[in-house]
Amino acid sequence: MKLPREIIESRRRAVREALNYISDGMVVGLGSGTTMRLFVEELASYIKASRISISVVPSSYDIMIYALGLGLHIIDPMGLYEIDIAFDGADEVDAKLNLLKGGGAALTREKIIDSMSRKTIIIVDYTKLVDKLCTRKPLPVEVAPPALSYVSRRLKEIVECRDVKVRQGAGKVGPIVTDNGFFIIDLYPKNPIEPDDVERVSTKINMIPGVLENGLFPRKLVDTVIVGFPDRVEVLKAR
Ligand code: A5P
Repeated sequence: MKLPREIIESRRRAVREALNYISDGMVVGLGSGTTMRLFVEELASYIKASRISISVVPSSYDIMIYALGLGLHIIDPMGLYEIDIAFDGADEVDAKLNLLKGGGAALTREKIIDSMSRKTIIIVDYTKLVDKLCTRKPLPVEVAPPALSYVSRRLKEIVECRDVKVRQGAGKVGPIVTDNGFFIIDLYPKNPIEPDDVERVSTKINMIPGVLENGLFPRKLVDTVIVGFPDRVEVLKAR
């Protein structure tokens, strides 16, 4: 889907602001998605122009291949127990800076990278701001294939739903298969999720056997949200 120019420019403005958090020698976690692709492009130019040395830890094959193509130095997270700083996008950001993620099905590895990082900076354009999560987008849940029906039923007990759908692939028949070999269930809640309820709902979902992770990122995972507008940038502090 082609994004309007105004949105791309708003995101690029936020991405450039985010580069101020980078310094020489850092190990940098990378989320996934179109905003992160912009970030990787700007980061690659910044590294060249300022002659600093940066290594990146990707959260998906997509962002890894993109970063490799731009000559960035990649580190696999398996050998690390901490990352200096992570940059990530989001599908929605609520009034208390909780996030909804997983529109690109990279939620589990993103949550791992964001949790491993000493600081997590979220980069979004202004259209991602909402009062409550799941206002516009469904809640993705990554599920082991044998548990598909069981998890679908249990999810409906936790969140009152309008619909529960198994996400289908593009360029592939049947469900999408994540980088972890799992499926994605998209949950459409009847009502958006109250900011003070995000952590509780997330914890409950993750306790269902067969669930790998879900797309609710409680604000405690976030340090700063940088929001790009057509004419300015706003920097919001979560802690
Ligand atoms: C990937 O699974 C997601 O969590 C992305 O971070 C999120 O969907 C934001 O993507 P865009 O930058 O493409 O909007």
